Parts: sequence; structure tokens; C-alpha cells
Amino acid sequence: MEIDRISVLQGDITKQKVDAIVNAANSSLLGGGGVDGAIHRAAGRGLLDECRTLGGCSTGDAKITKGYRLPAKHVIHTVGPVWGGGMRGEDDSLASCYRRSLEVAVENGVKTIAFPCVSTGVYGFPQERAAEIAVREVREFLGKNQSIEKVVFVCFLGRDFQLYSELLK
Ligand code: AR6
Repeated sequence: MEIDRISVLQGDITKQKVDAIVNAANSSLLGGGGVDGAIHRAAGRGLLDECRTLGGCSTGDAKITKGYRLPAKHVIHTVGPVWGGGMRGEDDSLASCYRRSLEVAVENGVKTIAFPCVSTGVYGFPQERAAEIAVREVREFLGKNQSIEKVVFVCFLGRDFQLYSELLK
């Protein structure tokens, strides 16, 4: 069942030893604060150099790089929507981030993948609404795809850990 392949933990995504961790990046893909900053710091300069070759990324899309000094083999960079009140297609864009990240994962033979809570920090997307979208999209994708073995939601904040734990019960 899909649900057996999904888990949640509270912690730092840069420490996860998985095939790919997802980065909540911005459209430049050239780094920033939050989880993006943490991933670039932990991965080292090679990550930024590879990101420079990618030509940025649109909101709702995803691009893959190597993981460099991270324990994860790859980083899948996705660009979440900036919250603007909910009437500007934010839900669809966020759903697209999860779907596109999983599609890129499958295309690259990634079997284990960790997600942060995309858009819910600097970009201001409401946490509960984002968690519902994330869990729904991942469940739906895993229902159709057998090649992904494990999806982990890595929550930095206790509140997110609570929300995901409830949704995955
Ligand atoms: N591991 C896991 N989650 C983390 C970590 C970590 N080490 N650090 C922070 N988080 P944010 P966004 C959580 O702001 O809202 C950047 O500047 C954090 O608590 O990182 O998508 C980019 O360059 C929150 O739950 O991403 C963009 O400009 C979640 O990660 C912009 O921020 C996402 O918060 C993207 O904003």
C-alpha cells in the first residue's frame, strides 16, 4: 500500500541518507536562506557550480543535480509558489512541485526521497493546507508508480511534524 511507503520525521533534511533530497529553492536555483541555504552549505561549492548550468527553474517544476558532500546522492530542486492569498493558483503550483519532483526522481532511478515542507517558510504558504496537498500528491503518485520505495517528509518544525503525523495516521 502507498501509505506503507510514506513516513514522517522531525529533523534536518541535509542529514538524510536517501537517493535524493528535495530542495525548496527559488527560480534562480542559485541558493538562498532556509532549507535551500542549509543544503548548499552542507553540499559545498560543487552544488552551486552545477546549479549555474541549469538556467533556473519555473515555479512548480523540478530539476536534479548530484548531492556532492551530502549523504544524499542527488538533490531535486523544486520551486514552490509564493503565497499570495490562495487565489493565484498557489495550490496547483505546490501540487505540481511534489508531482514533478517525483517524476524527475523516477526518471533518474531514485527510489528513496525526502521532502521538506516546500513553500511554508519564507514563501508563506499556510502549513496545514500545504501538508494536505503534499500528502495527497505523494499518495496519489505512489498509487500509480511502483518504482519509488520510500518517501520521507522531513519536518524541521514540531508543528509540521504534528500535521503530517495526523494526515498519515
Ligand atoms: N531541513 C528540513 N527543513 C528545513 C531545514 C532543514 N535543514 N531548514 C529549514 N527547513 P524555506 P520556502 C524548513 O523558507 O518557504 C529560500 O531562501 C522550514 O522550517 O526554506 O519554500 C529559497 O532560496 C520550512 O518548514 O522555503 C527561496 O528563496 C521549510 O523548510 C525561499 O527560501 C521551507 O521553508 C523558498 O521559500
